[in-house]
Amino acid sequence: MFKKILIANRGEIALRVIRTCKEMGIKTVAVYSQADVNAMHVRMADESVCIGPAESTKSYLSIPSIISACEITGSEAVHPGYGFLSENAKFAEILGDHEIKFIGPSVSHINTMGDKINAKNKMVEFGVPCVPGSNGAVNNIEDARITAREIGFPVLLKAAAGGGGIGMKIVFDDPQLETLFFQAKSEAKKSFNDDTIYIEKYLEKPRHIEIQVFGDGKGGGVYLGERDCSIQRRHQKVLEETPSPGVSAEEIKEIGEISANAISKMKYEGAGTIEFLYEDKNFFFIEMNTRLQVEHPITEAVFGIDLVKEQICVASGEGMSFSQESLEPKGHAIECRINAERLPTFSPSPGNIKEFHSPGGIGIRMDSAIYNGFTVPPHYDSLIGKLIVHADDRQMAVRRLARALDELIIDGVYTTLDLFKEILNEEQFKSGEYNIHWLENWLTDQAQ
Ligand code: MV4
Repeated sequence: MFKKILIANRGEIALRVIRTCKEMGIKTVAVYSQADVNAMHVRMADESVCIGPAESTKSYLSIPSIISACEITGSEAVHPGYGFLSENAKFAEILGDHEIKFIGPSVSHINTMGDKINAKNKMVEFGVPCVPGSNGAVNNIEDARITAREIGFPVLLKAAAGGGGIGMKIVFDDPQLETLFFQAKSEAKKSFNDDTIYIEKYLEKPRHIEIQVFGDGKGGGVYLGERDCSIQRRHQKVLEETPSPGVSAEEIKEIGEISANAISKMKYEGAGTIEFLYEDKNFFFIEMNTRLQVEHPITEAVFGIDLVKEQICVASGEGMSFSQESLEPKGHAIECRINAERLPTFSPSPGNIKEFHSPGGIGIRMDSAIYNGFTVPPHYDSLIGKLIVHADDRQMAVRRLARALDELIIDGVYTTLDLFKEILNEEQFKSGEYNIHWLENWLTDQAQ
């Protein structure tokens, strides 16, 4: 087992990883920017290294600075958290060159899944159902037209290097295609320096269901249920829950086994997420994430598994502590992402936390790195905490969440807390009948 791990991240996820390391008897090294001198992850780690100025490109994204911090502290492995360098194949490769273990999948798996066309081809190879569309890149407008007519409008133009919706264009009919095709290309070129575009049938009212997978890197692979991440705004998830109120356990078993099989066949190592759109009782693969995700705690709650511990065990060569047969989900879990943002515009609201009181009691988990007197810096994303509740069933989880939200106090900065109290009172949330557009439509209605 590793003796010392460096956490190449900040905020609640850095703290999350440090907690597991401590429980495993592993020493921790925090890295921090000049804006994070007083951050909780720095206080909680055994050692810390300042890696640069506030700007993340010069600190949390600076590969040379992080490699130096590893060398100085004698760290044997790096946990990247989510965001920042977590899906950066170059970073994983350079760590490998320095004989430092990247806690995550191989460079080649990161590369494959980073290109959405390659990812889709891999999934097709392993029998994972995908959205109907072009076979790979669409290189010119003539091919685009032929493919679009074949699959039928509406279609969606996507960037191969994309994800997160950048460069995506919905095309409703033939006359729109040419303009949007070249717009998609130029946006993709600008954002990713890669203008490769592919086409899919546009699904109009899907849910976003993701399967948590885990591989031992030697041909063993399992799935740990699903997460319904449909409640989102502008591609930012707001609330996630498991199990999904809109998909049956039998359907999850089927797509879960298909997903676990794919992970096994490709000898995937560590935690991953296979993302699907779900519409009219069918699953369609869209992307795979090769990292631990923000919303992983709801999976941990229902399966009673520490995913970070399993990541570290697999990375160190000890292997996973559980098998598919040993897994049994229990109850229902919901996560609320609490952002320092001002409603109704969701504009960032950094500043000094004057008061913070975390809810407690049975079935409550608060993952946060803020504290009384902490100043939320303006340089990073606005997530300041995640409230996770777990209960025997969905109705009880919703009640527990309402209770916990009432207990949670954050003063000094604006937060998205009140939004959750309102969502919980909505019939479509209570009935579970929502899709990826529900929250944005609801917010628009509220503004009228
Ligand atoms: C789609 C889609 C509908 N049809 N693909 C958005 C970002 C990227 N991860 C994939 N996305 C979508 N792909 C087809 N063929 C709708 C979306 C989409 C979406 C997906 C998941 C969660 C939220 C979303 C919000 C808008 C659009």
